[in-house]
Amino acid sequence: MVEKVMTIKNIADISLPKESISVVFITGVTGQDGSIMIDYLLRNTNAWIIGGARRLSVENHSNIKHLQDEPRFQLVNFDLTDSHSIYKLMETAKPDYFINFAAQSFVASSWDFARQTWQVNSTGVLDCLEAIRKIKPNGCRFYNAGSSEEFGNVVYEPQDEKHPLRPRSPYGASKAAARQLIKVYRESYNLYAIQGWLFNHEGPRRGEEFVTRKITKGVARVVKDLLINKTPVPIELGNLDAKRDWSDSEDMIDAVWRMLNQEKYNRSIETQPTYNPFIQESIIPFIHEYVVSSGGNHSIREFVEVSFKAAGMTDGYWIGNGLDEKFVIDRAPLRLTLVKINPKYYRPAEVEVLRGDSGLIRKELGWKPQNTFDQLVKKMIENDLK
Ligand code: NAP
Ligand code: G4F
Repeated sequence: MVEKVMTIKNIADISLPKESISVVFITGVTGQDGSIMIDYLLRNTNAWIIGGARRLSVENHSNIKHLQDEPRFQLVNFDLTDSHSIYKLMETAKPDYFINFAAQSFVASSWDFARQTWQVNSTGVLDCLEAIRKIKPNGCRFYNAGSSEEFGNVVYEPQDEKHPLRPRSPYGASKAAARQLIKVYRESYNLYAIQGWLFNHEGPRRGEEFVTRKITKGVARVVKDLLINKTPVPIELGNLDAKRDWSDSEDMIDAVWRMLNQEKYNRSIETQPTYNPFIQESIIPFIHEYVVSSGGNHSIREFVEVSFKAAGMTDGYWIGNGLDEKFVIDRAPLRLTLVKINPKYYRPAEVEVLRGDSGLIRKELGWKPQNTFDQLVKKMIENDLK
């Protein structure tokens, strides 16, 4: 059977609903979060959704291919580094929500492509803010994907909304800069523009270079090799000691939608009868930016162990230290290496420990995660074993 290719429109060809139904524009829809946001909105709202994706020579639509016959979804050519495309999109679609997930999102690459990282993650956000304030300042809510990487060289644990921004990578700096721009535009022009601090979140749609997916894909490959008595090629990793606060990406997307609709979810706002975000003189006192996280953390080493266990391999163990550390199993008469260190995966500067305090969003917006760390790893392993 020939697979249908997702139609990608030009911005000028966007079709809009005749009835007054919300229009949501989402960038970065070929990635993990953008694609999950579309599924979330299709399930939970009646909004029309426009997804922005870069034109590439080779199609990369695996995360959205299930949407090709979805009448409420349209895919358009869009590049965040082209301010004309942002303006054109705003003028044509005049969306009620602009959710920006597009980014150079891989921290390790941000040292190699520092300028491009800045152009997409910081200048791109500035261009979105300018386009919104000029074209639809009242009634287009803007969300930008902020990151726990902004906390960087952390001074206390768990990190909450008051933790200082101390980025350690060009990526972290670019997201911290975007946060400052959003604050300035919110306060200067009374825009509903916010940036949450999302801690690491993962799932089967996670890019394969991020450490969790690299591990779960690698574990699936190793398990299959062992089943056919083939000596597996080891998974190569960098810093095993770093700790991350990992959540399921499905849970995080729910938090984003709550942050964009705070008058609906925040009970203290709801009780203020005069509040209407579109006519209120100042919305600033009513909206907040929140930390979103599970509250627990695990090292990369633990993620390896839990992943092998989830794949049914319980007899692996660590030997050696530093660059010689290895995860091995005994298959008499051999000892097989399943994971080893490759120093090329170390970074010029590392964020050693991240753990978030999401108490505020739990209290004010009623958010809470539905999935545990073990469930997340199991889901990713099951997907990669398939
Ligand atoms: P992802 O899977 O890497 O997706 C990033 C998306 O951005 C891709 O669709 C990519 O398109 C698109 N993109 C990159 N440059 C672009 C450009 N110039 N114009 C238009 N689109 C562009 O990232 P994710 O995990 O979904 O994360 C979504 C957002 O949340 C990112 O901003 C990330 O920095 C932030 N964030 C993520 C996490 C996390 O743990 N996942 C945590 C905190 C913050 P291509 O497919 O064409 O490359
Ligand atoms: O999976 P990672 O590449 O994610 P990182 O750097 O934490 O960034 C992710 O989370 C951020 C939120 O805090 C997002 F803003 C960002 O967009 C992205 O989604 O690396 C996690 C840790 C790091 O400490 C890294 O040094 O894993 C360590 N690591 C060890 N070996 C490795 C590897 N990381 C990768 N990618 N590959 C390795 O082989």
